[in-house]
Amino acid sequence: MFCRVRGRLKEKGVRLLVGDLVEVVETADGEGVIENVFPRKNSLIRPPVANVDQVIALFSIKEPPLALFLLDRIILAAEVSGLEVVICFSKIDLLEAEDLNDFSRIADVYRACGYRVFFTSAVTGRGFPEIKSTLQGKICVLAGPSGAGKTTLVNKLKPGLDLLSSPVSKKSKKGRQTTREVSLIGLNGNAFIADTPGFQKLDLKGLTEESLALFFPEMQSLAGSCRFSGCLHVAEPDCAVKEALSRGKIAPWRYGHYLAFLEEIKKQKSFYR
Ligand SMILES: Nc1nc2c(ncn2[C@@H]2O[C@H](COP(=O)(O)OP(=O)(O)OP(=O)(O)O)[C@@H](O)[C@H]2O)c(=O)[nH]1
Ligand SMILES: [Mg+2]
Ligand SMILES: [Zn+2]
Repeated sequence: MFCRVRGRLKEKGVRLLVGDLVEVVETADGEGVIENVFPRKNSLIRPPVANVDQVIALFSIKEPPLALFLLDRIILAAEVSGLEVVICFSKIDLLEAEDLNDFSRIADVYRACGYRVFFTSAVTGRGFPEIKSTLQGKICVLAGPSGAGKTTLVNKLKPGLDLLSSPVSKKSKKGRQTTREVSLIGLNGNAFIADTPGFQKLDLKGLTEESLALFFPEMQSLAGSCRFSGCLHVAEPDCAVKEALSRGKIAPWRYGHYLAFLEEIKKQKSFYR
């Protein structure tokens, strides 16, 4: 139903988000007026969606190539917001059999951190039953780079929907920013999924240097074992995190991204001070 927002709400400065629960009164012409917005359980800034239960981080393993830095950022943002994350490695049909092991190892690292990881292909349908079952009864948001296949996934889940998707540029190997706005799509069985525009950046506002490691499950459990209680796990002596890293218990790229985020938080701090 097409709905307008009651002027009173606008005056109060209420800005509606996709995913908001609202009270609607139907008008004579079959349209509606939004009278009230119920309190939000949570809200994300990027993508802008309210009342989210789960983030689906969708990353293609090829075309565009797997972007682990952005994946770790999205996971971090979800952890900070207290949201469940499911990782979906898409376009698995493009992979040569001999490369599969590399990606299985990467998937295992994330599984060891407690995240569910699926391999999917919109071409063969692989992974779709698993995706469908994780969506049940939830509001889920797709997040990931442009061209990863977010819209294609939503179209597959709802045949006949036909949201616009377009091929990755052959030259730059990047997506074409096809999806321009967030839309929430209702599926069978009380499931909702939000298709969103792909993005490459996500800021880390609100995080502190001291809290960062708490959002990395593989570091969180170790932090209490470092010699110094305020250990940032960079160059301090007797650091349990660095020790786990040297024994191969923490993936080097995850630790590298931790250091990069730490630097970014430091810079932000001096910027806002
Ligand atoms: N081979 C293969 N191609 C896929 C798969 N999923 C999506 N694609 C293709 O990848 C291209 C980009 O897909 P989209 O669904 O538009 O990507 P998106 O993540 O929505 O991109 P933005 O809207 O720009 O953020 C399209 O040409 C799709 O047909 C897959 O599983 N396998
Ligand atoms: Mg899209
Ligand atoms: Zn430490």
